Amino acid sequence: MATEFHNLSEYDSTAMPDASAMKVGIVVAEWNYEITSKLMEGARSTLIKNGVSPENIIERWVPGSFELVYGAKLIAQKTAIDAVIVLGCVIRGETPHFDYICSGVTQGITTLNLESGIPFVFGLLTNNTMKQSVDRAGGILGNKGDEAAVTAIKMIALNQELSAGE
Ligand code: DLZ
Repeated sequence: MATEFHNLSEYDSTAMPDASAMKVGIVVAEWNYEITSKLMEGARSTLIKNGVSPENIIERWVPGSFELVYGAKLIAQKTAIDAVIVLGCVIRGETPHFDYICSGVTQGITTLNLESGIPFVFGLLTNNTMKQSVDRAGGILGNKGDEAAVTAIKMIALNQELSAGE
């Protein structure tokens, strides 16, 4: 049986908003560093490829994915940025820990999106196996960090467009 792989990170680079004045925060988890460092590289390089200046990217590390929400809240409060990307990798183990972490981060990022004036982008891999994570961190299915960067730029542009007439 032939297996077809689709790179989930593909996007139309000609349809991207002007990102040259955008400032983006990235918060990334140290847990599963071999994966999250690749997510970070993907997010960073995609932001720069689309016009964000390296000095306008603020990068901070937190111990694990559960800390992403507080890290994202802090970076939004303490720095002048237009969006925050959170990057992490949770891999299912033998206990329900996976479900609690994934649920905590999902709810936390949702709350930040609803209660803050800027977008927070969910770049959390929630996989059953390490292979699934490798495939999504610069592997055959693309890089979730790239996707998060594209989403951040589009959401900042939407916020700026709709705020322009206020
Ligand atoms: C404790 C834990 C476990 C078991 N698994 C992961 C994981 O797969 N990915 C991840 O990013 N973090 C994990 N952590 C750490 C928690 O996110 C958190 O750092 C600790 O529970 C301390 O709050």
